[in-house]
Amino acid sequence: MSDYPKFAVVGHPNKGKSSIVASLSLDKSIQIGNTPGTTQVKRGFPLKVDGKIVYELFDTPGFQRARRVFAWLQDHGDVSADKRVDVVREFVFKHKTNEQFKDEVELLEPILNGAGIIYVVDASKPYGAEYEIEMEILRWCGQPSMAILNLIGDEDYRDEWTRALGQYFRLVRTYNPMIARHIEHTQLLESMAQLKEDWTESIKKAISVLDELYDKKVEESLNIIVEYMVEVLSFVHKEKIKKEEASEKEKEDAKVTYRKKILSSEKKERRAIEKIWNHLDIEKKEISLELDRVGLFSKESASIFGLSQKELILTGASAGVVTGAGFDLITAGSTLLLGSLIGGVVGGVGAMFGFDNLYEVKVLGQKLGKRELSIGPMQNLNFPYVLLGRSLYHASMIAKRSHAERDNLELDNTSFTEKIMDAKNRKGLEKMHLKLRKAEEIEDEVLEEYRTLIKKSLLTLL
Ligand SMILES: Nc1nc2c(ncn2[C@@H]2O[C@H](COP(=O)(O)OP(=O)(O)OP(=O)(O)O)[C@@H](O)[C@H]2O)c(=O)[nH]1
Ligand SMILES: [Mg+2]
Repeated sequence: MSDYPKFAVVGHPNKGKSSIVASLSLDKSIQIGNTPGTTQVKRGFPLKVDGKIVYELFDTPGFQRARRVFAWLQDHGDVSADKRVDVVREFVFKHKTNEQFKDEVELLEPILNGAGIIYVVDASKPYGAEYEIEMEILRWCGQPSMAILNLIGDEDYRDEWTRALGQYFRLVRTYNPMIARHIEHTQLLESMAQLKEDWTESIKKAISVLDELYDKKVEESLNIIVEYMVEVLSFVHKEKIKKEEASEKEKEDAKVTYRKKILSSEKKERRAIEKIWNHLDIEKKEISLELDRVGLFSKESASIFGLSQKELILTGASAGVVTGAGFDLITAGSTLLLGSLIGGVVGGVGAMFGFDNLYEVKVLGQKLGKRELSIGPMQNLNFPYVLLGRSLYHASMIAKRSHAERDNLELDNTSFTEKIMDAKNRKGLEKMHLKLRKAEEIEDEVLEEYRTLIKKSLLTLL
């Protein structure tokens, strides 16, 4: 006998059973579909942590012929309640090869093998007495059981459902597999732990293992983000040139390579984050980091990078670009002052944010008889925040994403910045960015402080 708890997720077709299994087993390989009958055979999905199974969930087909099954059970079931499970067992044994009852045989088998019952309903639709037959069959199995109210649509009939389900199941809980995060996941496990005394300890253990795993994923994500920021912000690209001076073409080519490198770093970083959260190869819909078409400080870029012009100004201000006017005054949000600052900075100092000035193309001296040009590190003051904002937003969306979700991930890069744009945070972050811009050595304390600030931002987004 295995020593981990097992649960069979059962119910009517198309009520979100597979979605719940995907969400609770953190496994996105499970088939989910909007037509009834998507799941045809039962399948166990063990949740493994460090190679050890914590619990196993069985995805099952929905009931198809509940009425006829129950009629059979009643015909053969003139027995006391403690013997009813034997009648169910006999039913399954006799109908193993019978196509008619294939779905019921599939869904009953794991229960007869000791799995607890999780009965799933869509409580956005009204309750109907037809479900009672399914619940009766499950009751005959005599296994610990609970019901989950899933809200697929917008309406809410949970009250009437709860009154009915409460008569058949020990516990009734709401769980939405599409939006459930780590906290809802462990809360549901707390309920499952109460179903049977024998399971309590192992499910409590599972909860603490999952909590640890979650924290580990957050820490790993932070490592990735910090490494990525350091890599991109200190990135220098060098290339040999033919003559004394770099030709226009050589400069342009070098810039293209430089941008490509940045873009591929972001891609690599995103992939690493997606891997941590078991969302590898996720389809994303988003506006990519377009370094070649617009300036980081132009009006158009504001919407592309998800920064309002005000936010961009504040970044510049906190970095000490705008001198004369007090930083505090600006963050206080004086629109009048801000208005004139926008005018001033965009019009006057604005050029320094233009794309061509993001990085300098330098021609380096003679090296082994060859001249070289070099680009980087990126000098634009807003660039680090654009990168960090995009990266934190992406990481938080991936971390929160349910494994039951099948739609593309839509990243609306315009909604994430507030947390990292917090002025206090930004002063601290800027310490690091400044060093990277100047290609200075980074002390451990500075790196640690940077990581702590980024962690604070990430946690508020989760
Ligand atoms: N919006 C929303 N959609 C959901 C939710 N749960 C399930 N769905 C959708 O409902 C449909 C059915 O989900 P499944 O998880 O495949 O349902 P099932 O009970 O396993 O279905 P069968 O295998 O056919 O019995 C899918 O299109 C899901 O995306 C939910 O909580 N919210
Ligand atoms: Mg299914």
